[in-house]
Amino acid sequence: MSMQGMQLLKGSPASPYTRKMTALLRYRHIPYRLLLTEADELQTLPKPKVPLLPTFYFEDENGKLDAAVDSTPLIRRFEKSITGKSVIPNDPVIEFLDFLLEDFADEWLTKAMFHYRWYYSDDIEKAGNVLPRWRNIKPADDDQLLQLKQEFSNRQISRLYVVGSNEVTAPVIEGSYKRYIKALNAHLQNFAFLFGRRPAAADFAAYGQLTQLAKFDPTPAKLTEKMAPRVYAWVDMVDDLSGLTVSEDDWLSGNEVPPTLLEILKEVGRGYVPVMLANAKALLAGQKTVEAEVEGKAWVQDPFPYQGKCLQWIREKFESLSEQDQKRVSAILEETRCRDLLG
Ligand SMILES: N[C@@H](CCC(=O)N[C@@H](CS)C(=O)NCC(=O)O)C(=O)O
Repeated sequence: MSMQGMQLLKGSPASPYTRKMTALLRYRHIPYRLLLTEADELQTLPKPKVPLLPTFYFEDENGKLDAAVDSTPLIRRFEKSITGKSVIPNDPVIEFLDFLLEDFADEWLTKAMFHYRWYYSDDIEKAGNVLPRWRNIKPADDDQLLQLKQEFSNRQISRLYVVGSNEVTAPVIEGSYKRYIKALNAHLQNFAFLFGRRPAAADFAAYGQLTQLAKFDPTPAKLTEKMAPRVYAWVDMVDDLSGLTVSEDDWLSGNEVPPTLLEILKEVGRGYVPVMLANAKALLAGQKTVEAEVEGKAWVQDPFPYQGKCLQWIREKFESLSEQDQKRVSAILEETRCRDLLG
């Protein structure tokens, strides 16, 4: 916590990871101050090693500020410093599944988010018009906004390759997104959240990506409203869960993983798993291209070192489980192809 009990952060309404974190802070009753990406106040603040949104600023015991990024460890940092309304499930088996689904949302759903936004003309047009207006509360003039529209669009379109969106992978990304929202829609018929009656880190991760996919970018928003109305409505509720009261028995137990959750994990096993494994293999062999197959379709992209680390963290998390819990996780994942992730 920093600055008179207020957590300071920099972010943007267009950043899925910013939205993941601000919804979590609201749910956990952690007061915060959000600075937009070009707020004047930022000039006085330290820069993080990797410039990512959101950036959090923490005050040390001498009152010096330190900048930190990466939502997944930040969530665990807040779990240690602030108690109550935890987003980490109490059964280690469910905690592992939560970690996996959080990474799936952060690393795979984001491919759909980036792809739809910068691939289709309606979506490019909307993002180009709106995103530059979200950088500062001070109004900018029209000429400046038009120039920013061009700069933003050109830069982001030229970076589609980073997430692996291209002519070959477009149908794979879209197919996976559609199956995912259908599976989540079915799950939400019986459960308020992924792991029962209270939200976990993975719910906020999925919510973050869906604030864009279901609510902002016209092509996937239309799709989501039509194919998955529960998902569409869920996003607005997760946005502000400040009033939700929860108890320990609101979590699912690892002994009763419902079929609808297994269906979501099966979708994880179809795309994310083979691509994460092929990426790790390419990084290890120093190859220039990642090649994989998803549902009989080809996947090609440049290697992505950060996602190599993500796979490592998932494996470490699994290794940290007791032998009995590892067996329980393996039994659940066996049916879903996610077991292959664990080496
Ligand atoms: N793993 C990071 C990812 C954060 C991230 O990739 N943020 C994007 C915006 S949503 C970003 O800052 N990209 C760099 C850029 O836009 O220049 C997290 O979970 O916070």
